[in-house]
Amino acid sequence: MNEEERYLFDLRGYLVVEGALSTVELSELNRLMDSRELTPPGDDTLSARFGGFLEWGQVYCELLDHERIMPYMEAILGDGFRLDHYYGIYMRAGTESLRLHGGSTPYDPPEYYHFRDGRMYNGLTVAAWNLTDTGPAVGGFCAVPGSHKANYACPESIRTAHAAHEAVVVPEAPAGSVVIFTEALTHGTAAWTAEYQRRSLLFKYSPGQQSWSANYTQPPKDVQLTARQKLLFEPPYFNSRSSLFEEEQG
Ligand SMILES: O=C(O)CCC(=O)C(=O)O
Repeated sequence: MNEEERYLFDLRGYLVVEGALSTVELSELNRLMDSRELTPPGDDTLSARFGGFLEWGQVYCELLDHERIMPYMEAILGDGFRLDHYYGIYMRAGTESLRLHGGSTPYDPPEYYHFRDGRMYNGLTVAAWNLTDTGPAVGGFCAVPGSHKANYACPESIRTAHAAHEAVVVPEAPAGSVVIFTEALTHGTAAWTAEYQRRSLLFKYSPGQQSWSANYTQPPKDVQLTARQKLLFEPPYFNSRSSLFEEEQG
C-alpha cells in the first residue's frame, strides 16, 4: 500500500485496486462460474447472492490470500486477520439496489474505523473482486466517501435518494479490480442496468480477535489449502496468534 493509497483509504474508507487479477485468472474464475450454471439472479437482493465458491477450485481459494491484497489487508487490519464470511453478488439488468447501511455513527462494535498511535484499526473489512465491470454507468458497489468517520448518522434524505444523491459515489471498478472497503463506511449497491451480469466475490475479513458472524466459516472440503490460507480459518482469539506474513507460512 503506497502513500497515496493509504491516504485515500483513510480519507474515503475504500480503495479500488485495478488490474489485481491477471487476464488468465479472470477468465478462469468466469469460466468456472459459468460451468456451475447457477440459477440466474432475480430482481430482489436476496436472489442476487450466491455462496460456496471456495469449493469450486484452486483459483477461487487463491483469492483468500492473493498477493495483490495481502499488503493492503495487513495495513488495514494488522497481522493475524481471519476470514469472517464470504459470498458472491451477481445481478442482471433490473436487479434492485441494496439500501445504504453502515457508517461511523451510530457506532457498531464489529464495524469500526479507529486511528491510534499512527496507524488505522479496522473492524470487518471487505475485499470485493470484480469479475465484470461495475461503475456509475451500470451500478454495483456504492458508498458515501468519508462516512466511516462521520459524527452524525446518515440522514434519511440521503438514504432515500441513494445513488442519485451527490454524496453517494459508484466508483469505476473494472473487471479484474478489487474494491477494498471498511464496513464502517456507509455503503450499499446501486441497481444494475447493464445487459451483462454483475459478478463480484466478497471476502469479509475480521481482525484476529473478533467475529462478526455467529458461525465460523469452515475451509473448503475438496480444495487443498496452503498453510497460510488455513490460518485464515482460525477461530477468533488474540493471544499468540500466528503471523500470516512469516516466510514459513508460504
Ligand atoms: O454491492 C456491493 O458491493 C455492496 C454489497 C453490500 O454492502 C452487502 O452485501 O452488504
